[in-house]
Amino acid sequence: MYTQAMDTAAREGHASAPELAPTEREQRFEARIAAGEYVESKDWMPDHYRRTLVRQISQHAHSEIVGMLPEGNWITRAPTLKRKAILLAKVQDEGGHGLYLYAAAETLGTSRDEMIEALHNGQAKYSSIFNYPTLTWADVGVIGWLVDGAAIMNQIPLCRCSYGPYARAMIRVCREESFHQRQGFDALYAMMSQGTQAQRDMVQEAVNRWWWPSLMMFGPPDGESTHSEQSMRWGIKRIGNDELRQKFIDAAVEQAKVLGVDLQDPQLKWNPERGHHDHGPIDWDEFWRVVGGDGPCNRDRLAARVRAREEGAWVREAAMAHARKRAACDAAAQAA
Ligand code: FAQ
Repeated sequence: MYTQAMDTAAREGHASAPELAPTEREQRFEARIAAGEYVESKDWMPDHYRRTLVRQISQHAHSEIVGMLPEGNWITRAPTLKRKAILLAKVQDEGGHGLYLYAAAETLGTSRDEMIEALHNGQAKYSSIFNYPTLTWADVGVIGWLVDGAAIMNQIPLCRCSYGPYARAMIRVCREESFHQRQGFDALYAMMSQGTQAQRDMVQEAVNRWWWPSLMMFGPPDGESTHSEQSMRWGIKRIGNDELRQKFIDAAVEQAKVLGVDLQDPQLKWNPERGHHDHGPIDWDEFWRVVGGDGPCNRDRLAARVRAREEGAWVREAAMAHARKRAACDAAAQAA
Protein backbone atom coordinates (compact mmCIF):
# COMPACT_ATOMS: atom_id res chain seq x y z
CA MET A 1 0.00 0.00 0.00
CA TYR A 2 2.70 2.48 0.93
CA THR A 3 4.22 2.09 -2.55
CA GLN A 4 1.03 3.58 -4.00
CA ALA A 5 1.28 6.43 -1.53
CA MET A 6 4.86 7.00 -2.67
CA ASP A 7 3.74 7.07 -6.30
CA THR A 8 1.20 9.76 -5.63
CA ALA A 9 3.22 11.76 -3.11
CA ALA A 10 2.83 15.47 -3.66
CA ARG A 11 5.80 17.14 -5.25
CA GLU A 12 6.46 20.41 -6.94
CA GLY A 13 4.23 20.82 -9.95
CA HIS A 14 2.57 17.42 -9.38
CA ALA A 15 -1.17 17.10 -10.10
CA SER A 16 -1.85 15.97 -6.53
CA ALA A 17 0.28 18.68 -4.91
CA PRO A 18 -1.65 20.98 -2.53
CA GLU A 19 -3.90 23.36 -4.48
CA LEU A 20 -2.09 26.48 -5.68
CA ALA A 21 -3.56 29.64 -7.13
CA PRO A 22 -3.67 29.33 -10.97
CA THR A 23 -1.06 32.00 -11.61
CA GLU A 24 1.28 30.58 -9.00
CA ARG A 25 0.88 27.12 -10.54
CA GLU A 26 1.67 28.49 -13.97
CA GLN A 27 4.67 30.40 -12.67
CA ARG A 28 6.05 27.26 -11.03
CA PHE A 29 5.48 25.33 -14.23
CA GLU A 30 7.31 27.96 -16.28
CA ALA A 31 10.13 27.98 -13.74
CA ARG A 32 10.53 24.22 -14.02
CA ILE A 33 10.70 24.50 -17.80
CA ALA A 34 13.24 27.32 -17.53
CA ALA A 35 15.35 25.18 -15.19
CA GLY A 36 15.39 22.43 -17.83
CA GLU A 37 13.35 19.95 -15.75
CA TYR A 38 11.32 17.28 -17.51
CA VAL A 39 7.55 17.41 -17.15
CA GLU A 40 5.99 14.00 -16.44
CA SER A 41 2.47 12.77 -17.15
CA LYS A 42 1.14 13.19 -13.60
CA ASP A 43 2.57 16.68 -13.20
CA TRP A 44 0.32 19.69 -13.43
CA MET A 45 0.58 21.37 -16.84
CA PRO A 46 -1.35 24.15 -18.61
CA ASP A 47 -4.10 22.89 -20.88
CA HIS A 48 -2.51 24.57 -23.87
CA TYR A 49 0.80 22.73 -23.22
CA ARG A 50 -1.09 19.42 -23.02
CA ARG A 51 -3.05 20.12 -26.22
CA THR A 52 0.07 21.20 -28.10
CA LEU A 53 1.80 17.97 -27.15
CA VAL A 54 -1.16 15.76 -28.06
CA ARG A 55 -1.37 17.53 -31.42
CA GLN A 56 2.33 17.22 -32.22
CA ILE A 57 2.92 13.72 -30.83
CA SER A 58 -0.22 12.25 -32.40
CA GLN A 59 0.60 13.86 -35.77
CA HIS A 60 4.08 12.44 -35.46
CA ALA A 61 2.63 8.98 -34.69
CA HIS A 62 0.26 9.20 -37.66
CA SER A 63 3.22 10.18 -39.88
CA GLU A 64 5.13 7.07 -38.88
CA ILE A 65 2.15 4.82 -39.61
CA VAL A 66 1.11 6.49 -42.88
CA GLY A 67 4.83 6.63 -43.71
CA MET A 68 4.88 2.83 -43.89
CA LEU A 69 2.75 2.95 -47.05
CA PRO A 70 5.07 4.50 -49.68
CA GLU A 71 7.96 2.13 -48.95
CA GLY A 72 5.64 -0.80 -48.18
CA ASN A 73 4.66 -0.47 -51.84
CA TRP A 74 8.11 -1.87 -52.78
CA ILE A 75 8.48 -4.80 -50.35
CA THR A 76 7.25 -7.34 -52.90
CA ARG A 77 9.47 -5.85 -55.62
CA ALA A 78 12.77 -5.27 -53.81
CA PRO A 79 15.58 -6.27 -56.21
CA THR A 80 17.40 -8.77 -53.94
CA LEU A 81 16.71 -10.87 -50.87
CA LYS A 82 19.06 -8.66 -48.83
CA ARG A 83 17.34 -5.43 -49.88
CA LYS A 84 13.95 -7.00 -49.18
CA ALA A 85 14.97 -8.08 -45.65
CA ILE A 86 16.35 -4.59 -44.93
CA LEU A 87 13.22 -2.89 -46.24
CA LEU A 88 10.92 -5.19 -44.26
CA ALA A 89 12.85 -4.40 -41.07
CA LYS A 90 12.76 -0.67 -41.78
CA VAL A 91 9.03 -0.52 -42.47
CA GLN A 92 8.41 -2.58 -39.34
CA ASP A 93 10.53 -0.12 -37.33
CA GLU A 94 8.32 2.75 -38.52
CA GLY A 95 5.29 0.84 -37.22
CA GLY A 96 7.10 0.50 -33.88
CA HIS A 97 7.81 4.25 -33.80
CA GLY A 98 4.12 4.93 -34.33
CA LEU A 99 3.28 2.70 -31.37
CA TYR A 100 5.81 4.32 -28.98
CA LEU A 101 4.46 7.70 -29.99
CA TYR A 102 0.79 6.79 -29.57
CA ALA A 103 1.74 5.43 -26.13
CA ALA A 104 3.56 8.69 -25.27
CA ALA A 105 0.51 10.72 -26.36
CA GLU A 106 -1.82 8.45 -24.36
CA THR A 107 0.02 9.48 -21.16
CA LEU A 108 -1.55 12.92 -21.72
CA GLY A 109 -5.05 11.49 -21.41
CA THR A 110 -6.12 11.03 -25.04
CA SER A 111 -6.87 7.47 -26.11
CA ARG A 112 -5.39 5.87 -29.20
CA ASP A 113 -8.92 5.38 -30.58
CA GLU A 114 -9.56 9.13 -30.30
CA MET A 115 -6.29 9.94 -32.07
CA ILE A 116 -6.97 7.49 -34.88
CA GLU A 117 -10.50 8.79 -35.27
CA ALA A 118 -9.08 12.33 -35.60
CA LEU A 119 -6.75 11.14 -38.37
CA HIS A 120 -9.51 9.34 -40.22
CA ASN A 121 -11.99 12.21 -40.07
CA GLY A 122 -9.37 14.70 -41.28
CA GLN A 123 -8.98 16.66 -38.01
CA ALA A 124 -5.40 15.50 -37.44
CA LYS A 125 -2.55 15.88 -39.86
CA TYR A 126 0.40 13.70 -40.84
CA SER A 127 3.60 14.72 -42.60
CA SER A 128 3.10 16.18 -46.08
CA ILE A 129 5.96 14.05 -47.43
CA PHE A 130 3.97 10.83 -47.38
CA ASN A 131 1.51 12.14 -49.95
CA TYR A 132 3.99 11.63 -52.78
CA PRO A 133 4.14 8.38 -54.78
CA THR A 134 7.02 5.87 -54.90
CA LEU A 135 7.31 5.28 -58.63
CA THR A 136 10.63 3.42 -58.85
CA TRP A 137 12.97 1.39 -56.64
CA ALA A 138 15.23 4.46 -56.38
CA ASP A 139 12.43 6.22 -54.46
CA VAL A 140 12.97 3.75 -51.61
CA GLY A 141 16.65 4.73 -51.38
CA VAL A 142 15.84 8.43 -51.64
CA ILE A 143 13.23 8.18 -48.87
CA GLY A 144 15.89 6.61 -46.62
CA TRP A 145 18.51 9.19 -47.53
CA LEU A 146 16.45 12.40 -47.65
CA VAL A 147 13.20 11.72 -45.77
CA ASP A 148 14.78 9.82 -42.90
CA GLY A 149 17.68 12.29 -43.02
CA ALA A 150 15.27 15.21 -42.60
CA ALA A 151 13.37 13.30 -39.91
CA ILE A 152 16.57 12.78 -37.89
CA MET A 153 17.55 16.44 -38.18
CA ASN A 154 14.11 17.44 -36.89
CA GLN A 155 13.90 14.73 -34.23
CA ILE A 156 17.31 14.86 -32.51
CA PRO A 157 16.31 18.09 -30.69
CA LEU A 158 13.06 16.37 -29.65
CA CYS A 159 15.14 13.99 -27.50
CA ARG A 160 15.47 17.06 -25.24
CA CYS A 161 11.76 17.95 -25.40
CA SER A 162 10.47 19.17 -22.03
CA TYR A 163 7.84 16.40 -21.89
CA GLY A 164 9.66 13.33 -20.53
CA PRO A 165 7.67 10.48 -22.18
CA TYR A 166 8.07 12.08 -25.65
CA ALA A 167 11.76 12.84 -25.12
CA ARG A 168 12.48 9.25 -24.03
CA ALA A 169 10.55 7.76 -26.95
CA MET A 170 12.54 9.94 -29.33
CA ILE A 171 15.91 8.58 -28.18
CA ARG A 172 15.13 5.13 -29.52
CA VAL A 173 13.35 6.47 -32.59
CA CYS A 174 16.41 8.53 -33.54
CA ARG A 175 18.79 5.58 -33.19
CA GLU A 176 16.63 3.58 -35.57
CA GLU A 177 16.14 6.47 -37.99
CA SER A 178 19.87 6.81 -38.34
CA PHE A 179 20.11 3.18 -39.52
CA HIS A 180 17.27 3.95 -41.93
CA GLN A 181 19.11 6.91 -43.37
CA ARG A 182 22.26 4.88 -43.89
CA GLN A 183 20.42 2.02 -45.60
CA GLY A 184 18.88 4.50 -48.05
CA PHE A 185 22.22 6.11 -48.78
CA ASP A 186 23.81 2.68 -49.19
CA ALA A 187 21.15 1.55 -51.69
CA LEU A 188 21.65 4.73 -53.73
CA TYR A 189 25.43 4.53 -53.51
CA ALA A 190 25.35 0.96 -54.87
CA MET A 191 23.35 2.13 -57.88
CA MET A 192 25.40 5.26 -58.46
CA SER A 193 28.83 3.63 -58.09
CA GLN A 194 28.26 0.15 -59.56
CA GLY A 195 25.00 0.47 -61.49
CA THR A 196 24.14 1.01 -65.12
CA GLN A 197 23.46 4.41 -66.69
CA ALA A 198 19.74 3.59 -66.52
CA GLN A 199 20.05 3.04 -62.75
CA ARG A 200 21.97 6.28 -62.26
CA ASP A 201 19.29 8.12 -64.25
CA MET A 202 16.60 6.50 -62.12
CA VAL A 203 18.31 7.74 -58.93
CA GLN A 204 18.66 11.28 -60.29
CA GLU A 205 15.02 11.33 -61.39
CA ALA A 206 13.91 10.23 -57.89
CA VAL A 207 16.08 12.93 -56.27
CA ASN A 208 14.44 15.51 -58.58
CA ARG A 209 11.00 14.55 -57.26
CA TRP A 210 11.86 14.24 -53.53
CA TRP A 211 14.29 17.11 -52.87
CA TRP A 212 11.79 19.96 -52.54
CA PRO A 213 9.11 17.99 -50.65
CA SER A 214 11.88 16.92 -48.18
CA LEU A 215 12.62 20.58 -47.43
CA MET A 216 8.91 21.12 -46.75
CA MET A 217 8.93 18.45 -44.02
CA PHE A 218 10.38 21.01 -41.58
CA GLY A 219 7.16 23.01 -41.73
CA PRO A 220 6.42 26.55 -42.92
CA PRO A 221 8.97 29.37 -42.55
CA ASP A 222 9.27 30.61 -38.97
CA GLY A 223 7.31 33.76 -39.82
CA GLU A 224 4.31 31.64 -40.84
CA SER A 225 4.64 28.96 -38.17
CA THR A 226 1.61 29.12 -35.87
CA HIS A 227 3.06 27.10 -33.02
CA SER A 228 6.84 27.58 -33.05
CA GLU A 229 7.12 30.55 -30.72
CA GLN A 230 5.06 29.04 -27.90
CA SER A 231 6.45 25.53 -28.44
CA MET A 232 10.00 26.86 -28.21
CA ARG A 233 9.19 28.83 -25.08
CA TRP A 234 7.92 25.60 -23.52
CA GLY A 235 10.91 23.57 -24.67
CA ILE A 236 8.74 21.30 -26.84
CA LYS A 237 10.61 22.41 -29.94
CA ARG A 238 14.24 23.35 -29.30
CA ILE A 239 15.18 24.63 -32.76
CA GLY A 240 13.01 26.52 -35.26
CA ASN A 241 11.78 25.20 -38.62
CA ASP A 242 14.11 27.36 -40.75
CA GLU A 243 17.27 26.62 -38.79
CA LEU A 244 16.66 22.88 -38.99
CA ARG A 245 15.91 23.10 -42.70
CA GLN A 246 19.19 24.97 -43.23
CA LYS A 247 21.19 22.37 -41.27
CA PHE A 248 19.63 19.64 -43.40
CA ILE A 249 20.46 21.42 -46.65
CA ASP A 250 24.07 21.96 -45.60
CA ALA A 251 24.49 18.27 -44.74
CA ALA A 252 22.67 17.01 -47.85
CA VAL A 253 24.81 19.06 -50.25
CA GLU A 254 27.96 17.24 -49.11
CA GLN A 255 26.25 13.83 -49.24
CA ALA A 256 24.95 14.56 -52.75
CA LYS A 257 28.53 15.17 -53.87
CA VAL A 258 29.58 11.73 -52.60
CA LEU A 259 26.64 10.11 -54.39
CA GLY A 260 27.18 12.12 -57.56
CA VAL A 261 23.61 13.44 -57.81
CA ASP A 262 22.42 16.96 -58.56
CA LEU A 263 19.98 18.60 -56.14
CA GLN A 264 18.29 20.46 -58.99
CA ASP A 265 18.44 23.92 -57.48
CA PRO A 266 20.38 26.42 -59.64
CA GLN A 267 20.48 28.85 -56.70
CA LEU A 268 22.02 26.32 -54.29
CA LYS A 269 25.37 27.88 -53.44
CA TRP A 270 27.74 28.15 -50.48
CA ASN A 271 27.53 31.58 -48.86
CA PRO A 272 30.79 32.19 -46.96
CA GLU A 273 29.37 35.17 -45.11
CA ARG A 274 26.48 33.19 -43.65
CA GLY A 275 28.50 29.98 -43.38
CA HIS A 276 25.56 28.16 -44.99
CA HIS A 277 24.20 27.30 -48.41
CA ASP A 278 21.77 29.70 -50.02
CA HIS A 279 18.93 28.01 -51.86
CA GLY A 280 16.12 28.77 -54.27
CA PRO A 281 12.52 29.53 -53.24
CA ILE A 282 10.40 26.71 -51.82
CA ASP A 283 6.94 26.36 -53.35
CA TRP A 284 4.84 26.98 -50.23
CA ASP A 285 1.64 26.90 -52.28
CA GLU A 286 2.38 23.29 -53.09
CA PHE A 287 3.07 22.59 -49.40
CA TRP A 288 -0.24 24.06 -48.21
CA ARG A 289 -2.12 22.28 -51.00
CA VAL A 290 -0.67 18.94 -49.89
CA VAL A 291 -1.24 19.70 -46.19
CA GLY A 292 -4.82 20.69 -47.08
CA GLY A 293 -5.51 17.24 -48.57
CA ASP A 294 -4.84 17.85 -52.26
CA GLY A 295 -1.48 16.16 -52.79
CA PRO A 296 -0.89 13.36 -55.31
CA CYS A 297 -1.68 10.54 -52.83
CA ASN A 298 -3.64 12.07 -49.90
CA ARG A 299 -6.88 10.26 -50.71
CA ASP A 300 -5.19 6.89 -51.26
CA ARG A 301 -3.17 7.16 -48.05
CA LEU A 302 -6.15 7.94 -45.88
CA ALA A 303 -8.32 5.33 -47.59
CA ALA A 304 -5.62 2.69 -46.96
CA ARG A 305 -5.53 3.56 -43.23
CA VAL A 306 -9.33 3.52 -42.91
CA ARG A 307 -9.49 0.17 -44.72
CA ALA A 308 -6.78 -1.31 -42.48
CA ARG A 309 -8.70 -0.17 -39.39
CA GLU A 310 -11.94 -1.73 -40.64
CA GLU A 311 -10.33 -4.97 -41.80
CA GLY A 312 -8.39 -5.27 -38.52
CA ALA A 313 -11.48 -4.82 -36.32
CA TRP A 314 -11.85 -8.58 -35.81
CA VAL A 315 -8.25 -8.82 -34.52
CA ARG A 316 -8.88 -6.12 -31.92
CA GLU A 317 -12.18 -7.75 -30.91
CA ALA A 318 -10.50 -11.17 -30.58
CA ALA A 319 -7.68 -9.69 -28.47
CA MET A 320 -10.21 -7.97 -26.18
CA ALA A 321 -12.26 -11.18 -25.84
CA HIS A 322 -9.08 -13.08 -24.97
CA ALA A 323 -8.10 -10.44 -22.37
CA ARG A 324 -11.58 -10.61 -20.78
CA LYS A 325 -11.41 -14.42 -20.66
CA ARG A 326 -7.98 -14.34 -19.01
CA ALA A 327 -9.09 -11.77 -16.47
CA ALA A 328 -12.11 -13.95 -15.61
CA CYS A 329 -9.85 -17.05 -15.26
CA ASP A 330 -7.40 -15.12 -13.05
CA ALA A 331 -10.25 -13.81 -10.88
CA ALA A 332 -11.70 -17.35 -10.54
CA ALA A 333 -8.25 -18.77 -9.64
CA GLN A 334 -7.78 -16.09 -6.95
CA ALA A 335 -11.21 -16.70 -5.50
CA ALA A 336 -10.59 -20.50 -5.29
N1 FAQ B 1 3.29 18.22 -42.96
O1 FAQ B 1 3.29 25.97 -36.55
P1 FAQ B 1 3.93 24.90 -37.35
C1 FAQ B 1 9.22 10.58 -40.43
C2 FAQ B 1 1.39 21.97 -40.04
S1 FAQ B 1 8.24 11.33 -39.28
C3 FAQ B 1 2.00 18.44 -42.57
O2 FAQ B 1 5.35 25.10 -37.74
P2 FAQ B 1 4.66 22.76 -35.52
C4 FAQ B 1 9.74 9.20 -40.12
C5 FAQ B 1 1.38 21.96 -38.52
O3 FAQ B 1 0.90 20.74 -38.01
C6 FAQ B 1 7.83 12.90 -40.02
N2 FAQ B 1 1.65 19.47 -41.77
O4 FAQ B 1 3.73 23.49 -36.61
C7 FAQ B 1 9.63 8.35 -41.31
C8 FAQ B 1 0.46 23.13 -38.24
O5 FAQ B 1 -0.89 22.75 -38.47
P3 FAQ B 1 -1.91 22.46 -37.22
C9 FAQ B 1 6.98 13.66 -39.11
C10 FAQ B 1 2.64 20.28 -41.35
O6 FAQ B 1 3.92 21.59 -35.04
C11 FAQ B 1 10.56 8.40 -42.33
C12 FAQ B 1 0.79 24.11 -39.36
O7 FAQ B 1 1.36 23.34 -40.40
N3 FAQ B 1 7.76 14.24 -38.07
O8 FAQ B 1 9.45 11.16 -41.40
C13 FAQ B 1 3.97 20.08 -41.70
O9 FAQ B 1 5.15 23.73 -34.52
C14 FAQ B 1 10.45 7.57 -43.45
C15 FAQ B 1 1.76 25.19 -38.91
O10 FAQ B 1 3.08 24.65 -38.68
C16 FAQ B 1 7.21 14.82 -37.01
O11 FAQ B 1 6.01 14.85 -36.87
C17 FAQ B 1 4.29 19.00 -42.55
N4 FAQ B 1 5.53 18.75 -42.99
O12 FAQ B 1 5.93 22.31 -36.38
C18 FAQ B 1 8.57 7.46 -41.41
C19 FAQ B 1 8.17 15.37 -35.98
N5 FAQ B 1 4.71 21.06 -41.13
O13 FAQ B 1 -1.38 21.28 -36.45
C20 FAQ B 1 8.47 6.62 -42.55
C21 FAQ B 1 7.47 16.06 -34.85
C22 FAQ B 1 3.86 21.83 -40.44
O14 FAQ B 1 -1.96 23.70 -36.41
C23 FAQ B 1 9.41 6.68 -43.56
N6 FAQ B 1 6.81 17.25 -35.28
N7 FAQ B 1 2.60 21.37 -40.58
O15 FAQ B 1 -3.22 22.14 -37.91
C24 FAQ B 1 7.43 18.47 -35.38
O16 FAQ B 1 8.62 18.60 -35.15
C25 FAQ B 1 6.57 19.66 -35.73
O17 FAQ B 1 5.23 19.30 -35.53
C26 FAQ B 1 6.79 20.18 -37.18
C27 FAQ B 1 5.79 21.33 -37.40
C28 FAQ B 1 8.20 20.75 -37.31
C29 FAQ B 1 6.54 19.10 -38.20
